[in-house]
Amino acid sequence: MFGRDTKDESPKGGQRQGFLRRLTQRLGRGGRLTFDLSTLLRGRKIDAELLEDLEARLLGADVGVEATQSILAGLNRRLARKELADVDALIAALRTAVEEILAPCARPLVVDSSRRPFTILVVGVNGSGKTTTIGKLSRRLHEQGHSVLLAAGDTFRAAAIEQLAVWADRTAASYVAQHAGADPAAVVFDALQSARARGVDVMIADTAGRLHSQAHLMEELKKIKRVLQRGDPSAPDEVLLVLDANQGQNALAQAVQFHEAIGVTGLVITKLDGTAKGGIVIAIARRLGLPIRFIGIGEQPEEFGDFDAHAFAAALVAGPAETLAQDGG
Ligand SMILES: Nc1nc2c(ncn2[C@@H]2O[C@H](COP(=O)(O)OP(=O)(O)O)[C@@H](O)[C@H]2O)c(=O)[nH]1
Ligand SMILES: [Mg+2]
Repeated sequence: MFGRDTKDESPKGGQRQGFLRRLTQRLGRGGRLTFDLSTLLRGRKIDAELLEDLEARLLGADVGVEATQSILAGLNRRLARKELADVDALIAALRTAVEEILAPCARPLVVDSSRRPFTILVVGVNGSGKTTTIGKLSRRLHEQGHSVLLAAGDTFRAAAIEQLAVWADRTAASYVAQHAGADPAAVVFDALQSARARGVDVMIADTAGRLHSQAHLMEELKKIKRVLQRGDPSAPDEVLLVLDANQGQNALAQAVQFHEAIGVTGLVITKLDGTAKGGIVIAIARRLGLPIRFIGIGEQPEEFGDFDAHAFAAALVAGPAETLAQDGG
C-alpha cells in the first residue's frame, strides 16, 4: 500500500484518497497492463526492440491500434532524443502519454441547477451496470443535497423494475414505475411530469439494454428521447452510456453505435475492478473523446467515483515498484 496516499485528511479528501487507492489496487489486481510491465521491463535495455514488445502488451490490454500507435510514436521520438535512459524514464513517459489521451475526457457531470428537473437518460447493453450506476449516482446526488427521482424505464422484466425500487428506497429517491411490459417512453414521460410536480432536482431514467434486436433497442431509445422532448424540448440534459470494461473492444463498438443512434453526452465505465482490459478506457478516449463522467470499481455504492485522468494513468501504468508494493500490501 502507499503511505503517501494519506496526505489529505479532510473527510472528503479521505474518501477521495480511499477511492484512488482502491482504484490502483484493483486495476493492479486484474490489470494485465500493470502486471506485464514489471515482467516486461525487468533488467531490459530501453531500445526499439523493447518498445516493440511494449506495443504488443498495449494491444493485448485492449488499448487498441489507434491509441497504441500514437503512444508508440511519442515513445520512439523520445528514444531517438535519448530521453529514455532507464525503466523509470520509460514508465514516466508512458504514463504521460496515457494521461494526455485521457485528460480531454476527464469532465465531470455538473448538474445545472437552472434546469429543474435536470434529466439524465441512462442507456447501455444488458448487464453493463446501468441500474447499479443509477443507484450509485442517486446516492451521490442525495449526499450533495439534490432531490432525485428514479424512472423505471426498463420495463422489459419485472425484476428490473423491482431492482430500481430497491435503489430508490436505499437512496431516499422518489420513484415512478408502471407494470412490466409498459411503454418505456410513457413511463419516462410520466416521471418527468411527476418530477416537475414535486419540484425534484434531478430525474434519472433507467432503460432496457435488451430487446428483440439491436435495431429495436435503438428505435425504442430514440422514441423515449422524442417523447421526453414533448414534455421538455431541452431534455434530456445528459445521455449517459454505461459500458462494462470487461467487454474490451466490444465496449468501444457499443459506444460508437449508441452515439450514432441517440447522441451520447457522457460515459460511465464500470467493472474496472479486476478486469484485464482497463486499457479499453484509453481506446475509447482516443476514438470518441466523449466525457467520461464516472467509473465503477465494484458493486457497492461507494465503489464509484469521478474519472481522474492523472490518477487513472498512474494506476494503469504502475511501475515495478508499485506492483511490488501492491503484491506486498
Ligand atoms: N464488479 C463490479 N460489478 C458491477 C459494477 N457495476 C455493476 N456491477 C454488477 O453487474 C451486474 C449487472 O448490473 P446491472 O446494474 O443490473 O446492469 P444493467 O443490466 O445494465 O442494469 C450486477 O451484478 C452488478 O452488481 C462494477 O463497477 N464492478
Ligand atoms: Mg438494469
